Amino acid sequence: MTPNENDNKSLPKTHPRYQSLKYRHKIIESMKNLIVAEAGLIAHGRGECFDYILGEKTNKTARKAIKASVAMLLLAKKPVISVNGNTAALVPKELVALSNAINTPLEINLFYRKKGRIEAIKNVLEKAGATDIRGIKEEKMVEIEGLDSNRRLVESLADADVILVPLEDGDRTEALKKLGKNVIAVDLNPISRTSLWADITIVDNIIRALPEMINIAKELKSLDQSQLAKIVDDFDNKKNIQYTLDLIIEYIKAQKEDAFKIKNI
Ligand code: PTJ
Repeated sequence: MTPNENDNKSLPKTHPRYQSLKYRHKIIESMKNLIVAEAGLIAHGRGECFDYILGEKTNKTARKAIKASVAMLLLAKKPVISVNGNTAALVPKELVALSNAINTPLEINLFYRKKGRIEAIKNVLEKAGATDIRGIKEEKMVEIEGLDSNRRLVESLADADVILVPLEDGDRTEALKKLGKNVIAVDLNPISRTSLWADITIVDNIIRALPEMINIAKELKSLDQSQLAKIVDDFDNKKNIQYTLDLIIEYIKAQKEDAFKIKNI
């Protein structure tokens, strides 16, 4: 067999950064299959960079935001999970599992509407078990106000009261907020426009955040409406983002001391 630099199978599992490389290759392969936009590669790299300075783990601030998000989604009357190329490539099964756990439809919503992409994403979601996928049929689409990008074309998102937006570009979150929607963002960049505009910002890698959301959904399902509302009311997004920035500062400071131990100097 000829070695192939982009082939997942040629990745040695013993490589110290195997997990990171595995997802990187998943994104590259998915770009070739039209699931991921070319710019999705750059977005992934930006995410990796933030993940690095967050210690590549789900921090306590992310856990708080996840709990508040699941409570908000369980309280919602018309929740929707927005799906873009990167999310579909990285966590298709988890998107379907979360959608089932909180009884929330998935809607494909793309920034780059290259021909064939919606179909490719639909296929990957169906393969992962999705049965109710919105955002596919042109005749069902409407335009939301205040947005010029392709993301303005929506189906259920138009009437939704709570929207989960993983890995977004900032202008849609702002537009959705101006339309009175509640927005939950998953974004590794704590100071992106999406993060700052969202009602709840989960600063974590979508790869870790979704499985944690599924677990928390099982826990919170037995709570009544007032208990769920208290979790949402007690959450302060601004403070939580500020604590996340403190965690980054602490992590960098610790690295300043510890990083060179790798060389024993
Ligand atoms: O599939 P499309 O056409 O809808 O396009 C999707 C992309 C991601 C290309 C588009 O939305 C875009 O250009 O996004 P941005 O403006 O690059 O923003 C993406 C944000 O997601 C950045 O703040 C990244 O840090 C963050 N991010 C990247 N990878 C992850 C992530 N956040 C959580 N988990 C990740 N794995």
